[in-house]
Amino acid sequence: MAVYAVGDLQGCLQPLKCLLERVHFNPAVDRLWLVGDLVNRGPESLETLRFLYSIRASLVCVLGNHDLHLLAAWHNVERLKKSDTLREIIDAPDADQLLDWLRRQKLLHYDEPRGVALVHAGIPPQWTLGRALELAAEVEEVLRDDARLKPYLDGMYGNEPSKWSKNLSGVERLRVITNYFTRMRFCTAEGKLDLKSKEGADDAPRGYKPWFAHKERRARHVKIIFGHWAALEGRAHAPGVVALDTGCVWGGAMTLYNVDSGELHRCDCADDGTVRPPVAPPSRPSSATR
Ligand SMILES: [Mn+2]
Repeated sequence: MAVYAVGDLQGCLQPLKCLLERVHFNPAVDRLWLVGDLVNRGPESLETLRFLYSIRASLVCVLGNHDLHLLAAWHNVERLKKSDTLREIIDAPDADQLLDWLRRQKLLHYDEPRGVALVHAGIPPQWTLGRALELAAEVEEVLRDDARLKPYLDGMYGNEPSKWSKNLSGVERLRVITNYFTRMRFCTAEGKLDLKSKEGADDAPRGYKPWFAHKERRARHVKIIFGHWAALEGRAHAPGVVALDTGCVWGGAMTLYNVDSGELHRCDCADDGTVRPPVAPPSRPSSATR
């Protein structure tokens, strides 16, 4: 049995299948961990969700900001923006089945025997792993609760409060927890978020650092596998963190990581999120014609 983690799919099904074939992934015995952002922007969001649903017993999945946006659009189609490619899912005959599965996924997964956590964006520096798991569970419970789901999704959008406080309650509390786990890139050592910048780690806004670069962050003893941040190009340059978003949907690559061996596999992508055919090696003139 092997355990793999894969970076943001964003509706790019071909590169995912290419990687699973390369490692001879067998859903009967192997496990696939997904860092979230399963859908949106890429060419095959609906087919990606259907494929994942078909192997759901073999998956561990945490939700990304695009997955939550899809759930919000399912409840209020007005949420869809021009750049979204989610309409095909909402209009599909099996939408309820797929989205009911999606809403039951986690914000944070911890594999205790391995000491490895899986999360879309990260764990902020001021939270221990235990605290993070408790707060993720607060949101996960709301996602599964018919009566509380829609008010949560309606109140989820926004960048404020920019910092956690245990005194927060209601929709503001759920919003800031969600923003840490699904949208965070830069923050201060105290966990004040800057949610505007999408630059690489070296271009932090003044006074901020990548969340994983704070030396005293309290979950630093846990290995954290995350996605969300394509500008890192898979390089976090910090101990104990594994960045898997390599921007397949933007013509980068999709990355698959063997959680136990650390081995990385990449599938290069075209800028439409399909598999980029390998470049033929330059033909050399034979010695006879040289
Ligand atoms: Mn994301």
